[in-house]
Amino acid sequence: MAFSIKKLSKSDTDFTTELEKMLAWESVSDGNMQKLVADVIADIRLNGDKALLKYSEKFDRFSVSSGNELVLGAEAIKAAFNRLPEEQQAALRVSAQRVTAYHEKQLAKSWRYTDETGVVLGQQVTAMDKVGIYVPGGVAPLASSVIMNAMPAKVAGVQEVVMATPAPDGKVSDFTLGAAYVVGIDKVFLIGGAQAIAALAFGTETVPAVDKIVGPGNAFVATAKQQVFGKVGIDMIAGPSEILVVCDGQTHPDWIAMDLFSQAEHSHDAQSILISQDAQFLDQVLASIEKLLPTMERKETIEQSLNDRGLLIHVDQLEEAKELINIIAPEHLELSIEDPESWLQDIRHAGAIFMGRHTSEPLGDYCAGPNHVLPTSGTARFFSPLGVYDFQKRSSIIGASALAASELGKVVSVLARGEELTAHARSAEMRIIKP
Ligand code: HSO
Ligand code: ZN
Repeated sequence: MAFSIKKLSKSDTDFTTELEKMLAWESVSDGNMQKLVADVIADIRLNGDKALLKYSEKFDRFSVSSGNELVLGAEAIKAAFNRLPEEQQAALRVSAQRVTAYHEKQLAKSWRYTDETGVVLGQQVTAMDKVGIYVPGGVAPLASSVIMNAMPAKVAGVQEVVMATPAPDGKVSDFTLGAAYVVGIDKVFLIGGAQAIAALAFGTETVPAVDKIVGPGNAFVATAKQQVFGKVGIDMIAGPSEILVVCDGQTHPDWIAMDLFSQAEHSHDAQSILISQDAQFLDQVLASIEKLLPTMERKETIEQSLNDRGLLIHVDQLEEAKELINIIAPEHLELSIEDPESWLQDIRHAGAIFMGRHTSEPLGDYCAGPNHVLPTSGTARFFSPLGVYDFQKRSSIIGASALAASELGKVVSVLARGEELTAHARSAEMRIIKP
């Protein structure tokens, strides 16, 4: 495959149409996939563990009859952590600590006040009871995703956080289990795919039914999450990773090329975009890409991602990038510029903002502290990073005195009668104090 990356200039007449075309991405789950997944879910609901084991044998060549355990307990998880090289143990701990410290700031507190009519009003915040974290098998053992998905639930105060991850041929990564250990997960179910999501949503003899399922996964997992939504809560359905780098031309082009690669290496449909006012710099980055690409372990993935979805955008003035940022609403935004702070007030839509030349995106992926589960495909217009607030719920508190019930009851009476709901009206009217 010959490497090429699309170049656009904001002054081109067809710029907006071209940009839109490049940004387009939709999670397509065809009717076939929907049906397949619905059948798996129905089977798990009806037949529990028996169906779960059948699918594990079929899709993961995982069978309990050949000595595999379906559940790993605290001992086995700790043993996996202990098998890791010390350097990995220490790094997982640093990451978990920093992510905890950041997320503790997000804890919402209950509040109340008494208004002028004497009604006590408030909001009581509670944690969910049970949460399931899904961790895909796949090529890369996503230990960081275990930390990013589980830690906010733990910080929120969720009592039971369990993990599901497939173990093809009975094999599961010690690195992933080690991450489960540092975040305090004490049960890992070795199950994957739509069957794992169904088991977590509806429960089986072995797997507890949880209240919310979070974590990335392939098309089967995403479709299953969509289908069980309503029975349980889910996080967002994530699209491919993206990065938008804005650079004034003063950062080393190799750094920028590698930052673009960092998200391109996630998948062939990941998206990396660079915007600069310096046309010569864009060429220098292109040269860096061409120089560095052959040295990359995942060069095929990076190359295809840059070929299909990569973009180098030239603007006349760097300031014009602000408008483009808000249109693209990127998952990750790197401001590789002199004074990133002064740009913040103009940025309305971005999942995570990386400030300055030294703050490369991977810092956020692994250990800076903020969550790396972020809104993709322009959904930063209405979604936020995964956080403690995703595992907390709110209950409203209303407490009226006799006098307040009487006063407000008069308002209820009028409104309820307007709606022709007379039981509502009479319930309130019974409490109106007669003169
Ligand atoms: N950048 C990914 C998360 C990740 N990166 C995990 C490395 N490991 C989310 O867009
Ligand atoms: Zn990443």
